[in-house]
Amino acid sequence: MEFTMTPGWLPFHPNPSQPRFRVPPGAVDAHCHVFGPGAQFPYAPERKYTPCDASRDQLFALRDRLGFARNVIVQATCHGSDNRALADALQHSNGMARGVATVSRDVTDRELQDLHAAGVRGTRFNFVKRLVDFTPREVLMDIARRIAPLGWHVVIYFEAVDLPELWDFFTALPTTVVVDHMGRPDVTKPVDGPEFELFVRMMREHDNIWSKVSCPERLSVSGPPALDGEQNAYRDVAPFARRLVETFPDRVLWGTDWPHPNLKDHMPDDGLLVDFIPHIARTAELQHKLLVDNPMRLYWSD
Ligand code: 0GY
Repeated sequence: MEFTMTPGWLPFHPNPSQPRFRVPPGAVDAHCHVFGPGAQFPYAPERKYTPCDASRDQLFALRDRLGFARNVIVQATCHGSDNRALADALQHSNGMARGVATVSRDVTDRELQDLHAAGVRGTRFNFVKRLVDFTPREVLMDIARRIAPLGWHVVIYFEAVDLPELWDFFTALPTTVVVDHMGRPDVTKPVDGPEFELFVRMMREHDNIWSKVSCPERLSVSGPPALDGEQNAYRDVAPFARRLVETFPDRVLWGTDWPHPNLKDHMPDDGLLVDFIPHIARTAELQHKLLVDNPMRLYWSD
């Protein structure tokens, strides 16, 4: 089947720079995707966007270029609950990739076991309205109860303005819960203002909740690295990520988000995203927790 990328959206960076920041040995890119290729793994009919193809081999080449050892590949909405591209990538990773799948309520125990054997360790619930249709909370809670005995966790993706309404559901989940992209804070608001305080409070009061301190390129208003140097890159996002890394050093993860679906104005250079890490995790100890200890504990504990 032929697929055409949603008009106006950018393909991933063709030639990312070599990062200046050297990630520690064994570092994990804990949020990235594979897309198709559509001819082999068709995109879901219910998708809200069509991405550019981004194959497992391209992902593994990027991993090597950036100096990472492992990937956590997250099912994106454009593949719906068809996890074949994800499973294929995991199975061809020599054990160096683990996955987060999307499953529907009617998933069978056998299918869950097969996903586990392929390397899946979590399921993702998406609440970003531009990306998915509504799924009733009781359906999601049912799925969470089904996957909990496998030792899986739940990854949640939502907009900060929706947290008050979603709080009760999130805090009732029976597993470890990992929030994508810091709950998408509005970074024009203060880092100690009520909106981000609510998110920090959720993590403080619920020690099963983790956060990815990822996606400055999606959250930033000030924008990408300026000509005056990397110090200024995504500078409005750094205080939010830094606060989480320093407050919850054992419950944060980092990922590239390659191949960065749905970006219109600016496609990040993945090498410069890696160079952002020391601005949010400012000591070698914090960097090691963020990039090695935490993801290894969550995804490779067995
Ligand atoms: C991301 C972010 C986005 C897309 C998805 O599943 C998805 O389609 O998560 C987004 O558009 O913000 O993590 O890739």
